[in-house]
Amino acid sequence: MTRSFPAGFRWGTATAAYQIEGSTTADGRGPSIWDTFTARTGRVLDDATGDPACDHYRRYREDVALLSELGVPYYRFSVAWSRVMPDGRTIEPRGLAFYDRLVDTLLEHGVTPMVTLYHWDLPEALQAEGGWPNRDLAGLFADYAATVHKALGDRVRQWTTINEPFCAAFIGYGNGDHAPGLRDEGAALVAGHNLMLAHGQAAQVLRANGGEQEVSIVLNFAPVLTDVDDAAHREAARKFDFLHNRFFLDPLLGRGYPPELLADLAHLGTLEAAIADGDLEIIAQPLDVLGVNYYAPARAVPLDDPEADSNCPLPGLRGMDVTPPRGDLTSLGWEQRPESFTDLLLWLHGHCPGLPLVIAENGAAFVDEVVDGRVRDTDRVRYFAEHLAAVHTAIERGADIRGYMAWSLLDNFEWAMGYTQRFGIVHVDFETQERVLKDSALFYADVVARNGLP
Ligand code: GCO
Repeated sequence: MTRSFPAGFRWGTATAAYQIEGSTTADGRGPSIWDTFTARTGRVLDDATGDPACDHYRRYREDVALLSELGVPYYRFSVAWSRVMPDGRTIEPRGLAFYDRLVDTLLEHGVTPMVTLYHWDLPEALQAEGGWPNRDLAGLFADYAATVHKALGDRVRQWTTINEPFCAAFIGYGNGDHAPGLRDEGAALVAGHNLMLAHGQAAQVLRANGGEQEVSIVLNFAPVLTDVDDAAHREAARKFDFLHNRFFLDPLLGRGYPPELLADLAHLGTLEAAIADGDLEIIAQPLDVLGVNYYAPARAVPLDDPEADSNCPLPGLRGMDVTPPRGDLTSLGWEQRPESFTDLLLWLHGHCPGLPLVIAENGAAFVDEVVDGRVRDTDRVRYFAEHLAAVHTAIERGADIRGYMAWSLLDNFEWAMGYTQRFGIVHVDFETQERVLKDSALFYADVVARNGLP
């Protein structure tokens, strides 16, 4: 018996510019905050950098050929702002030309390109002007969006403004584990708001440029579990849920920031001060789809002292904490819990009436080895099988889900973890750049071919 997906379901794989491209100084590319961050000792495991990553900037034809061999019809990639505008403002035609060639090559191979405009790699020149806590960046991002859309909009229909503003703002400016590596919780909230403003202004520009494009944003969600069902645990879970899952979602839906959330964060005194008249209207641009990233749930507990700071990387949260994941973990230590994925999708379906969902990322890191030319990544095959079944269940129960993008096409630069965590369905030998299809790639290709789970 096959569990079939709806006709026209969009199957794809996803990557991000800094994680795969390499060639960080080629063709006039300017430094991004990730170049600066990785250049600092001790910030990234093994002091790894984005060079050469998967050398995709030079090997993109080979990678597109792999996509076509796999028969996966959609490909989600991101554009590096610092290639297109090395100083954040001035166009570098050679950088833009790379994405032009990439789009053409994808289309020649029958693969539909899906563009993400921002996947965390801010031009360093704009960090020098304060980075995302500076609200001027919203307008500059809209100018950049217009430039890329002008170049690619005749061939690209699916546009995502920003990937995971949560990580860009809260991990980059809050706990400092990601670039630019700052630790300022109040500024992190402002960065989050300005990223949303950037999304809204870019969405306006994309539509104003005309064409038939679909506009989306991609958010990462972590459904929250508790071990005990009492008022204190429910309140701990609520705090986590509102900051992690609703800070970015509710304003998009035209509901502004939830009042409980504003109260949770009021002691930092920065978020409400950053919201100017008209901002919430700009943020609430109509969306054609919502991109959903899901990897793992979180588990919340109350702290005895309601004023005590949380250890979890969520700026401003007090009186609660997260507890260790359990059960089967991935090599990153993330809990595997597909039923939380179904719960999330059904919750989103109810919370965002009329807004179709696309899974923009889902996948898992495990330790993989090439043995006799094969990578038998049974853990990853099982992860995909279970999580695709979870998506299927949500669809059966009424969620409007239009597509699924596996994270990731290639093993790649996993941010602060460097090259130690492999998420690809294609194995990459970072010494030789040799690509080997893992068993998970063959499994996924089969799912795509039959539009269903065996
Ligand atoms: C993400 C990131 C990816 C990560 C993946 C695994 O959007 O979170 O897009 O870049 O590699 O999530 O951590």
